[in-house]
Amino acid sequence: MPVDLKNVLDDIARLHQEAKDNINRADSLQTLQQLKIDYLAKKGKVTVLFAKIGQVDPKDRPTLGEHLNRLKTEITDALQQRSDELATAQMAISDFDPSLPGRKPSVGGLNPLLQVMDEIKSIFIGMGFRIEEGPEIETEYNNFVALNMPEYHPARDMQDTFYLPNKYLLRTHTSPVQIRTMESQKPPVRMIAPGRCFRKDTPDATHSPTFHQVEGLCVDKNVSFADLKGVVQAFATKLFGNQVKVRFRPSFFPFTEPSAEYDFSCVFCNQKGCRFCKNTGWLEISGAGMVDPAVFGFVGYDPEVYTGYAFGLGVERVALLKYQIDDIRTLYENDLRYLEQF
Ligand code: FA5
Repeated sequence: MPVDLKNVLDDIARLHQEAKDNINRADSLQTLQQLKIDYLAKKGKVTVLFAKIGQVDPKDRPTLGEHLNRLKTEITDALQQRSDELATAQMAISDFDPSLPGRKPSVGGLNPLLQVMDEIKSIFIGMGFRIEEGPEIETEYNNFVALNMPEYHPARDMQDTFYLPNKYLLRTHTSPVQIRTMESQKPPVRMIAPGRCFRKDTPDATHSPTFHQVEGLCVDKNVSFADLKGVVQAFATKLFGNQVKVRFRPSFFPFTEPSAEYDFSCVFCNQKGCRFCKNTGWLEISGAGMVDPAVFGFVGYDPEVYTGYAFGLGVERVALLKYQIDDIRTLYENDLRYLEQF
């Protein structure tokens, strides 16, 4: 009487499930080795089932052979896969050395320009100045007209401008914040306005089409040019120490009278003369002057009662001196190898 094929196939299914469970539970290579012997060795549970091939009806033998071969292959594969998993886990454990120093996370930092901007702000805040802000897209009125530069005034050519439609423009300087502040506040005023400016300037070592200024404005009774010089000297000393020299040169701005520009002594060459200071020993930092009474007229301040000084300093120029950088363009290139030095 031949053995019933269905019974053998049931045995195969049970054995397959049992082997799978045991293999997945195995937690060491030794256990896996034992399971291999239990199922696949000469007297293993799978091997002995092959004897049943001769005991079933001859027509069922190919089917049974096929099932048994598949069972053997699947158990062999499962043993190999579990063995790989255990080996990988073992390797991870043995590679872990708790005595190794940790990896330092790389920490981001402020661009040197922003560091200088923060330093400038804190120096002026320490001298009693408030911070004011204005938009980068300005009206032609605030950027030029109220600063005593009506349409077609030749002084507008000093600042080559990016114009926008409807009498808007990218502000060429932070001076329009003077107008916004005086229009919204009564004197006394003592403010700085840090911000980005835009001009169609050709880039070179000291010029960029977009750059930053810090505007300063102080309006009160009896404010004089001597106050301006005192504040600028105090600012320079706080930023660079006692060795830095400041010089004022006569200049012209339509919104200040008298007008000046001030320079700091060149820290690159100690005033011996170099490419950076164009052999002058000085670097131009800022425009400045006493607020022109005409500007007071635009904002409704009484020029008979109040006087004021204003300045607009170039932040990039200060950063170049502070960090001894010889080209403004490196501040914008975002080269990490360079920025990590600051
Ligand atoms: C002005 O912009 C005036 N608004 C300054 C001022 C304010 C005068 C208040 C009087 C009273 P000027 O164009 O000179 O002035 O620019 C001021 C400073 O900005 C310069 O000294 C320089 O340090 C910086 N600067 C100007 N153009 C550029 C540029 N293209 N790239 C980098 N820095 C610049």
